[in-house]
Amino acid sequence: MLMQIQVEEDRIGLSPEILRRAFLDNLFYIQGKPLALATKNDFYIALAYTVRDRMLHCWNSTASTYTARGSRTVCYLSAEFLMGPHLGNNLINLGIYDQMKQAIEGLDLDFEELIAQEEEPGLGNGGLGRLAACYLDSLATLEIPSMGYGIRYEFGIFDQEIRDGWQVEITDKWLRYGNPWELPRPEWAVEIKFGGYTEPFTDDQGRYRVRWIPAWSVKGVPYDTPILGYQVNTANTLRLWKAEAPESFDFEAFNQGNYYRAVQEKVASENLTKVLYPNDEKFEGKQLRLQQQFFFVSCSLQDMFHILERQQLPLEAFPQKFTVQLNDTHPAIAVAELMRLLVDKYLVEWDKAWDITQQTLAYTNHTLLPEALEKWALDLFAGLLPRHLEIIYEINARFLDRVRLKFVGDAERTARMSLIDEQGARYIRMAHLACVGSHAINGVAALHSELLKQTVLKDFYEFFPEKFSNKTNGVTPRRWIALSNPSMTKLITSKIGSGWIKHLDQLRQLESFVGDIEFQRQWRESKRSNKQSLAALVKNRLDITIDPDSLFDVQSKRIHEYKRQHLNALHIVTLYDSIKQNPTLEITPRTFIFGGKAAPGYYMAKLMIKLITAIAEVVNGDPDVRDRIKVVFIPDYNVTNSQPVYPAADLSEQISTAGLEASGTGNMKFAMNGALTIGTLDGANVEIREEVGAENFFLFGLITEEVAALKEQGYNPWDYYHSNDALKAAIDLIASGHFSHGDRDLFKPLVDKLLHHDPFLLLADYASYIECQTKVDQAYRDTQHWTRMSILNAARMGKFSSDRSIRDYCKEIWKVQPIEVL
Ligand code: TH1
Repeated sequence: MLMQIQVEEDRIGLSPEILRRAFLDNLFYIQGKPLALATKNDFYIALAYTVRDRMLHCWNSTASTYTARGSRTVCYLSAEFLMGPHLGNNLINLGIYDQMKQAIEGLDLDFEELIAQEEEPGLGNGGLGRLAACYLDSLATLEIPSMGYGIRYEFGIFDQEIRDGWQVEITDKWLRYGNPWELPRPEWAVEIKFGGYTEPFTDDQGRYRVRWIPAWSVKGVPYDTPILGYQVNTANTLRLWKAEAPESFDFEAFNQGNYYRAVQEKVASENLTKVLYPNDEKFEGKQLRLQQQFFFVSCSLQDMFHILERQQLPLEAFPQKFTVQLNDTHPAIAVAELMRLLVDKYLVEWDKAWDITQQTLAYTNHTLLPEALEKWALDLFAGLLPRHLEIIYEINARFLDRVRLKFVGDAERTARMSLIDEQGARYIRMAHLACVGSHAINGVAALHSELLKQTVLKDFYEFFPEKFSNKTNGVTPRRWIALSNPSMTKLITSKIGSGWIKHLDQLRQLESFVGDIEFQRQWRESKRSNKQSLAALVKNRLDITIDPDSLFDVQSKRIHEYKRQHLNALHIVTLYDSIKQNPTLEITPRTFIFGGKAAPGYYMAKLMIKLITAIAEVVNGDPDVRDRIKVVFIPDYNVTNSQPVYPAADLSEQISTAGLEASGTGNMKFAMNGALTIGTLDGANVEIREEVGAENFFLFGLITEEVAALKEQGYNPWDYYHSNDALKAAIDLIASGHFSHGDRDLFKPLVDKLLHHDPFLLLADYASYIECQTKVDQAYRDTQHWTRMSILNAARMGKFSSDRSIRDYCKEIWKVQPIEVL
């Protein structure tokens, strides 16, 4: 007999009184503590469960609805999901932030402090992982049946400490106090095989087949997290896989009495999902990384087959049931694994299997940087995935035959397009595999998508132009405005209602208030209070006093030479030098704020951090400066620590060398929160400028074509150094040891690289940058005009909602439609 579950008020009620009762109940029954004995973490966990209870109903209704409707599901495969803390976001999406605050404060507890208690799941490096998180929020909000698939790293991106001005990495133990947001689903575990060899055989129907005899295996256990949409009943799933020892190995060892071997196997297996590789845009070619990639891809594809089976659908229905997006090439092995499952396991004919594979997969490219492009050494690959190598050879043979037919006699082109790089040591080119195995290929901003077609994927564009499109990135206004910037949210809503949170284009309605003096005053007041809050955080954490009336000039993102934090540093040194030359110089007081992590093995990026902190030490302590400039490096820049930063910024630094930042997404978060951008024509900056208007954007620097031309003709940074006095003075001051207690060696590698190589063209862009910064300085003095520009920036950012991005993907790539959950 089927029993109807009685849903009690305590589990669904949304009034402060019921929320408070539910919270105390969870504290008692889950944490086992009465109010008097509970720790801050107990309170946080009880609070999280109180919220989760309310989400579970949506989650179950969503699952039932999708099963009943048999709709197509978007599967977003990503090695990274940089979710950030769940609690605040779930409260916003449930629409109970204020009620819960009241409930908790009624118990004399500090609500914000409990929210701050959550250790964020930092399962990503930067933009790519955070984009995946924004996309999950939009998919749920738009009521699209979808699933995020990735890896449950036990240690996410390292925590950063700054000691003596240098970055120090600390292990991220985010699971230390438990994770109330996930549910393990051990009953849906799958087996993943590695290594060994293959052998051909003829099966009993006389078919030629290949058998893979793997050498070892691990078990993949799914951990599910509900992803709730904003003010809808849809709760989709983020399914992250954890590696464990396979049952069979334990069993065997146990029979032999080899208990220790069994334990060892377990430890070795669990290493697979231990740690996130902390490189942003740098391919390392490590075996464990390939294991991770194959592990989560195979787990996810097998999971899809199980769903297909449970719904009693035939194999041919795979592309109707699933559309799989590859977030960069990290999951590109899916091409070979889907083929293997279809051909070897489910005995589908090659051509049919290939159709299914191509119809199912789509690939997003996120970078043109050569050092990021994944290519696996062939012997490493063969050792781990011998059967997949054979399948890739077969795909390649068939593909290159088609290339030869289309471009007769063009052997060079064939070699360039091959899935195997054979110029010297042999490698598998994962981007090529992704292109050949997908029906759609996209870049992440208009400029980037054009450059893709003209450079790294040129041959592929010429071969199948119809596969290519652009999908400009976006970010979710729920986390990045409603949650992070309550004061601005309140102000906007008081003018135009709250529809903009779901339909960001509605912010355009703010344009009619841009000349309203009272609205301008309120806008400034909101910005000022956000700056005040950030100043308090900085005082608290770093004991540095910053002036909320100074211009907050912010560059926060991963530290990378192409992002040019050191160009920003050169500007600071130039300003500092001119103050030293002319102590009464009148400049707009500025606070330079930096934040970002360097990859642990990226020496030059770490030296850039040291340079910034060294400049901060001297500038902040020099009495001649008289607080006209201050420099702050905010340690441990992550989702949590970024949330107070965007709302407090006046100026957003987006100063990468043109052509190198595929899109950028921080640029969008700043502008949405009313910061003006100083930037190059790079990535999504181009489109942001188009939207907000050229007159509301500080543009400088060479454009992509000029960068290419300059490099072509032989760029010599030395010439720029000698022909610009201010530039020479700034570089000389760094080289002289002025910021390093007289040590002339410390920054030598950085200075020498700029003077003799300068691959990112800092010296070429310096003059234009400084001139533009002077305009910023002037513009900020006209408070009214600045406010106007700030309002217009926020008002015109509708395009950069991830809701728009997801709608584009749904319409043009995934061909899926919303399904309402009642
Ligand atoms: C970033 C891009 O650098 C950035 O411009 C873009 O906005 C973001 O992706 C989202 O599209 C990338 N992050 C990574 C990380 C790895 C490899 C390649 C890229 S590209 C590990």
